Amino acid sequence: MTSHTQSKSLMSIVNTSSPIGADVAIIQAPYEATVSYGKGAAHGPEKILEALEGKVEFFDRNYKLEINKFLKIACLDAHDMSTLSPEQALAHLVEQTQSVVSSGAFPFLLGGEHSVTLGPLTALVQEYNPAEVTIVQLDAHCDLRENDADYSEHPSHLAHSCVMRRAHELGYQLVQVGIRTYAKSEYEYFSAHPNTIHVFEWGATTPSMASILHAIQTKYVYITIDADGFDPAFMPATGTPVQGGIDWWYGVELLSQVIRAHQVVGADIVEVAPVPTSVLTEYGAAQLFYSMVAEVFKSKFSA
Ligand SMILES: [Mn+2]
Repeated sequence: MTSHTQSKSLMSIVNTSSPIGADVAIIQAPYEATVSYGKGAAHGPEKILEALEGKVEFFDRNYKLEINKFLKIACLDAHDMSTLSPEQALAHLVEQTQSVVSSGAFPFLLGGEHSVTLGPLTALVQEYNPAEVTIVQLDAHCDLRENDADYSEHPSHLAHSCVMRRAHELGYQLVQVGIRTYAKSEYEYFSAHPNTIHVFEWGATTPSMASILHAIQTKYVYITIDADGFDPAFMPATGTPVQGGIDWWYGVELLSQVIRAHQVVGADIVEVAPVPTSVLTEYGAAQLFYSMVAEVFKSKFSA
């Protein structure tokens, strides 16, 4: 196209065009059909990708290396998802994840509302026994509703507030971190499944990191980060913000310890709903992406 396109490929953390032969492939999920409060999550992926193109420092200060020189990171083309029903959106993201996994790359999805997480989770059931995979979820909300009939005029069992209920029904283990609001039905659901759902609530005191790590009993882990899991001071641009969330460095350290202790099979960052007044959220998401990918693939550049 233009010389801009060429320089972009040199200057971005996204440095290869095909998922075939790539270490990581980004799946864009610009979808926000079922959001309940603030809009804008459909623009999350493009803004996070912008932040990955030269806003995030390529030099990783933990490893003292430019990580992107050791890893091949691809990004699948964006598809307009605005007209898709929740069922069509799910089918599209299942197919995208399957294409990444069959290429041998690590699937990393950028959303979009939290319902998009069900795409990779549904696809990964073909590769792993979900009972042997723990979903580590950073979130203000449990997302364990049966459907969104209590607040939506067009109830769906694929709404963003239901995604972890669907994941649990697929057979996954859940470790939920940063939780600080839930409905009665969600409380009843996680209380009824104490062996497969561990809820770590945030309040005046916060759980120890050791207790969270101890709750992850499986070898395999999938990480889903809802921007509202972090305190709104760090991730303000999100559809349903809640005060008093996870501290930035607590979250970064927890993620890094989870990745060191387990085999991560996929990840996502969702509910980034950019606003004109602050770039913190998309910049933070880009930083999380880069540091998580570095941790997952550190054998490529460190002993
Ligand atoms: Mn969520």
